Amino acid sequence: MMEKIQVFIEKVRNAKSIAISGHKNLDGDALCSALALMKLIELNFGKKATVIFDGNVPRDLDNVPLRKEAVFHKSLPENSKYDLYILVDYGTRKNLGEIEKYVDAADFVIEFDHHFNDDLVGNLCFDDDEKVATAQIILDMIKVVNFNIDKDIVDLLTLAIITDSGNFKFVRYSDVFKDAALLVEKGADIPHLVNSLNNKDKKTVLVESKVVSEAEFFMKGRLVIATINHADYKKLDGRGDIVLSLLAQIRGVQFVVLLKEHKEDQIGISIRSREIPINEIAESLGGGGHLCAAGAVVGDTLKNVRSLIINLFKGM
Ligand SMILES: [Mn+2]
Repeated sequence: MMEKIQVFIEKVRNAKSIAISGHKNLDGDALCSALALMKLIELNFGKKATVIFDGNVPRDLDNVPLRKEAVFHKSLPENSKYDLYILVDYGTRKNLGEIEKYVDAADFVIEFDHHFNDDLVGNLCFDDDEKVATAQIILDMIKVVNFNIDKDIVDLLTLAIITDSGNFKFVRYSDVFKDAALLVEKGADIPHLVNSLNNKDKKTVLVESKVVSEAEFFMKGRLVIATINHADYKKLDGRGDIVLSLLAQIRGVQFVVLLKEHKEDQIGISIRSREIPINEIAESLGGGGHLCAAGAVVGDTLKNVRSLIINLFKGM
């Protein structure tokens, strides 16, 4: 770890321009880890890194500290170039979206990620797929080097852990609680931070509840498939987390699949499982993710993808 951190310090120190990005369509971990690193670099190196994103930032994250500092890639000046690019929580190259060209143009790429990925983009990689959030990997580095941190960084790292752990529901290893304890000691107010995330638009919650009420059950209730048509998809903000979590609360439900009609022939798929791994199903559809929470995007119609899913889950 120390040798890698030395390289990190040297690269940040020597960089003339630094950009930081997470995966396309930011979630709490990607956005907050990126902003935390930006502030860390500012506090410890006196440099301003640019946080760049592609896709949507859900309204839930509006109250995140420094949220306004994140720049949509289309608002960047033409021909922007960064000599150091830092990727956080990106998963695989495919999830980079439009920022891929900036990453490829950079002289050096550093990544922090907790997704399993056998085709790493970074030249220097801080990866650990046993962490519940990428923010924990950044916190590990802070602990080793004793970097200066402030309230924004503490709150951002805590928010990343809260969101990616589903309010600590997906925690497998004790290190998360040690990290959370440290952050609380440093001033993180967890009830306040959790509450700051309750910021969805009314139309989003109403559309998600409608989708829940129209979900279809298969395999004696073990598989539930919810679908969001294109008109409703436009009111959705983020992944449809309410749909996924509400349906998973039903007794007997093992797998929840949410199909989102991005376009007539492009369907976003989110898959959640209580315990049985489903990441291979997502991978077979060209996607990926975690063992029990994964997804993919398929170029086909809603009707065809629905049949495909029913077939893939046969025998599970
Ligand atoms: Mn994450």
